Amino acid sequence: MLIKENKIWDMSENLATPEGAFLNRRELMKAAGIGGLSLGIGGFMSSSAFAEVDPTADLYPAKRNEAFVLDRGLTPEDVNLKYNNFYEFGSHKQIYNNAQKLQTRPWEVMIDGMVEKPMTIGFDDLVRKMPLEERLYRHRCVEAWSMTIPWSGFALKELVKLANPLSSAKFVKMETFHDPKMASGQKQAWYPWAYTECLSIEEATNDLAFMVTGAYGKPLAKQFGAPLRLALPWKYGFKSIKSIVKISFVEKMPKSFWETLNGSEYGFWANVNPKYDHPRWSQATERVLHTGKRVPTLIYNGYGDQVASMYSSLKGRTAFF
Ligand SMILES: Nc1nc2c(c(=O)[nH]1)N[C@H]1C(S)=C(S)[C@@H](COP(=O)(O)O)O[C@H]1N2
Ligand SMILES: [Mo]
Repeated sequence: MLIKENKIWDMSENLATPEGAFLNRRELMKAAGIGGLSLGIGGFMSSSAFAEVDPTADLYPAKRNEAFVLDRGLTPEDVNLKYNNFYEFGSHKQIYNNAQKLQTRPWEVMIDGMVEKPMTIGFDDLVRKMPLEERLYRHRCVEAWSMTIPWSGFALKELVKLANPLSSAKFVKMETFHDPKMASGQKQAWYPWAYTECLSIEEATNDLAFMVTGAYGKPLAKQFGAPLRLALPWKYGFKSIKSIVKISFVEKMPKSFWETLNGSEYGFWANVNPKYDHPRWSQATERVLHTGKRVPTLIYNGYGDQVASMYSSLKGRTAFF
């Protein structure tokens, strides 16, 4: 059983509700015509992210979908903003500063492979075609830490619909940008850039698969993988690829970034399971960011009701590796 967290948690959850603070700020930003430099609501981010006017700022906060509830409080925004995995900007957690070099406009997403009509679409056009909503999600990194976050975005299945894949397409492969001049981590030539991830068509059209365009009621901060990243809350965090520039519908299961780097530690499915340890550490429990607590890890990270049936034909560890 997971224990209800203390009052600080409850407060942070209140702060994340779309009403009140965010709405006021949006109105203020509109009135000011520029970012919220002097507003000071978003802590240190108000000077960096909002110094540039985000052309999608008017879309946030998105209406929360109340179907997605958490068993614990939200991780405070300032904690999540300063503890990230984004190897393009360094192989450690404190990449938030370096990640501000990420140029998110213009941003185009190529959709190709086995689709009715391949296309390249500007991010700002894409996001305005999609039904945006807010979802509270858990996130479990394979490194045995976890967080919770109010993502904004749209169901991946909506994008699959837009792409109109052929029936022969079996997998959806996604790729991050590759630009070592902008992202110094990509100068580390031993990594198999660009970062790629992949899911089956069935997974991509599962209700839980979510394309993220915002967090905490605002456009996505750069360190979270702006302007477009994935969130697959039942899988280990590395499947949730950031800063996507290409989405390909393919017939054969491709190899991902981590699988290419170390196939004996990172497999294709990567579904969370406390029973199957990583070769170098236990997956039985997780350190919940900011709380100083360790809690038991749940199978499929607690989302089994929605996803377990997709893996009924896979036996034992194969469904999770
Ligand atoms: N392009 C890219 N996507 C990525 C990563 C990365 O290094 N590069 N790291 C992954 C890992 S291991 C995790 S845990 C999450 C971290 O997301 P967060 O920084 O928003 O918490 O992003 C995932 N997506
Ligand atoms: Mo991770």
